[in-house]
Amino acid sequence: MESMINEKTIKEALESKISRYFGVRAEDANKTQVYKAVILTVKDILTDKRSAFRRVVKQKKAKRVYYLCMEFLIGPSLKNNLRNLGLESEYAAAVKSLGFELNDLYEAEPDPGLGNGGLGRLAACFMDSLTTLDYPATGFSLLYEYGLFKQKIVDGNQVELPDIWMPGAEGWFVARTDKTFPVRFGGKVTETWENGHLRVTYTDYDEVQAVPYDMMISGYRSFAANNLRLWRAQDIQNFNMKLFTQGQYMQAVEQNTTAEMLTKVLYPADDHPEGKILRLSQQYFLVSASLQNIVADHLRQYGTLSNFAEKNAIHINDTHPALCIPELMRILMDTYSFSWETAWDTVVKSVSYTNHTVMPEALERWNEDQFRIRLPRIHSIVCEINRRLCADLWNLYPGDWERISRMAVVAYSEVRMANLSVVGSHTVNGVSKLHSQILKDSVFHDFYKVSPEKFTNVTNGIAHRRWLCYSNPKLASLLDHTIGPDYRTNPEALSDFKRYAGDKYVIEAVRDIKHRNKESFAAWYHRRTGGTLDTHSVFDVQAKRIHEYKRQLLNVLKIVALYDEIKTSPNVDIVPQTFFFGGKAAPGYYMAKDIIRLIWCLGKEIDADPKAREHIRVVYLEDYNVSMAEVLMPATDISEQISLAGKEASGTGCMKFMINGAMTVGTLDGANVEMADAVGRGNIYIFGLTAKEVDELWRSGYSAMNYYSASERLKAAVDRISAGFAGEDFSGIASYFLTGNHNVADPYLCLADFESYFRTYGAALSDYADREAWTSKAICNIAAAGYFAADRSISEYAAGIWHIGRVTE
Ligand code: 26Q
Repeated sequence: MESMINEKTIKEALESKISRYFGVRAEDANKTQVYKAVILTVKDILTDKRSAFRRVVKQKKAKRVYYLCMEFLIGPSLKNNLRNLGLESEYAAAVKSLGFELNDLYEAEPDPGLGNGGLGRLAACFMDSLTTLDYPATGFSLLYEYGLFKQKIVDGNQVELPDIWMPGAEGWFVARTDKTFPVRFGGKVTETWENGHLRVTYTDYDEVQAVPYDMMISGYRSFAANNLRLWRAQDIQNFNMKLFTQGQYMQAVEQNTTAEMLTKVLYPADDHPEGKILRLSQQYFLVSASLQNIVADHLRQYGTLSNFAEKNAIHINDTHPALCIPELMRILMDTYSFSWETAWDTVVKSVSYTNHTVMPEALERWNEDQFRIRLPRIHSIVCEINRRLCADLWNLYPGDWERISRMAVVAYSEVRMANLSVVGSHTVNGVSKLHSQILKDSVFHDFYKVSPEKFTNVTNGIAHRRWLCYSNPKLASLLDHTIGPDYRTNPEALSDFKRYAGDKYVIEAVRDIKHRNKESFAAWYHRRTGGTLDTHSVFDVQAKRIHEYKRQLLNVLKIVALYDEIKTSPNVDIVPQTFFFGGKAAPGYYMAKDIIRLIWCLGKEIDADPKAREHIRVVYLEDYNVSMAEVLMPATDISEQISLAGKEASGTGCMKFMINGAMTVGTLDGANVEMADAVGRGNIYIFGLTAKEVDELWRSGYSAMNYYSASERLKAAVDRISAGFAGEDFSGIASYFLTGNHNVADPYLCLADFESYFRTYGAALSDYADREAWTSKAICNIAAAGYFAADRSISEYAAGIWHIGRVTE
């Protein structure tokens, strides 16, 4: 089909869209109009592909997977779609004939930030691989009117601005107002027995309409085209019917607004889930609309729900959509008269769950009273799930109340979403080997003992086409010329590149590409900020959400120690380095905001120091997002992955840096462990305590002060922070290290890992001086990165968890 598409047909299609939608002649169209027309035509191409794919999926009665996630951090789509479809050069020519550059359209495209970080980006990468591998898949999420806030740094302080992404990107979506579903909140539930059957009646509820907005997802040269369906809350009924006709005009509007608040904004925290009722409502809204949709589609094709679990895999990405479990129970029992037992069997056979965190404070819990009032029917189902669970556990562990109350879904007036997710799904996976082991050993140990077969691992992966082929075209082209283009669909073939680790010409080429990517980044930075960068300095990058456990502070200690060295030794001879930080802090996370201020002020002080600034610079990259990552990763020399061992579930940024030939300085945490295995210890800089050693250190009693006293360098660095930078006071951070502000001193063991980190970073830096050896290691990293492709992760999910097959012509 695509073969019929060429520069000429594209140009004609663009002209027709421009005249039809904007009422101007093609030669008079402005950039925005051309951009919008391009989107319209790409959508047409995808629509045709999608209907062909759907036809075959239906005809083959293929099993489908539904991926539910509160976040899809899709980023810009145009380049990805054109390249996946193999139509970039045709479009470039057609756009040029209208007087514009395709690259300018790319640059102008907004970056929909419908996610916080790793979890949301993973969902987006997975849709790409699912489609490329021809699996029938649908992503479900919410159409937030405002995505994650835009970050401004004003005198070191993070300021949050609304992310108005819709004008510019909403063109990718098709509103299916014909396919809405009602979602009900509040009200009263009465249960009556009629002829031996329980009849549930639900009255006095508030109803909100879920309107689907669909975005088609392309795969790389795939037969498949899949759908990402985002629900938007609309209150048509209340608005039009009752109040409006009675002349209560403003009340009608107000009520309408309350319902529409549901999908107004993405919660900007990815750590401490706040027990906010609006968030719970968002979760139920996603789950209820999606499940009604899945059930209706299934019934339309099969006319029965008896084969539901055989034909549908429902995946919950973290516990946020865990209400899937009671909601599917509700639909099966209340609407389709399933017995509890048959409904439960169907639910557990359909649902699988991925956990993304081990931090106890990040596990979602809801106040039971609030839960009951907002979702009365769901509450009663959750209580019954809990009653049956506890009865089974009582048989297994008679008298062991402590264990049973740990495992309960409802206890101490709280609903525990993680326990609900484990009991209601057939498979639970972690996102790296280490993380999955920790789940079995601690977080879910009780459940693991009861059902060990339920627990498994799928190490995360990234969309390597986006993160290597499209964002680093120079490296991709070198790979095409050396190992051939097979790696684009078979990422493990990157291992062939290792043969070139000793090849002088290839080493020189890789080195040159890195340098040119640094120049591109510097140009981008200049356009963005007006500032300049030294592209001959080492680009050392830590880009991720700001979190204590990710230890931006450990990085700061290192930089302060280097700064100290420069100031105190008269003739320092160190490689020039630029330390980049990027990342947002949750608006209510004051410590994280203080960390940003510290980094920013340290940068300011160094810039004002004529001696220091010759050697080092600290740059805070404002508003780190997907599009920035796409220019930053290819330009990075050193990737900082320095979380406290046992805390980062996986990390995926680490993989994006690696595949772009950066060297990792990291702890044995999350996916770093597997990266070290894949690339070999000689090609990665590992330091610090292991997860096991961390546990032991806590058990034996950790004294931050001992580390402080034992290391001159560390002591000086902490004291230097205490003295402040650029006229600002940071003594609070120094006491955070030494005495603890709220509870424990140095809760993420920065001081314990400092010496090891400083030494290891120093080793990396001196290796950098031998550029040939360094670049050869970079080649080994690129060659070993194939395992960390989402194609591999998705193949594992498909075969081991979802049991779905590819659908081809
Ligand atoms: C929950 C309730 C209320 C408000 C917000 C939330 C919430 C939102 C987002 C909780 C957590 C998140 C996001 C978590 C996340 O991004 N985790 C990361 O997932 C990646 C993909 O698996 C891993 O690589 C990272 O290690 C993990 O931190």
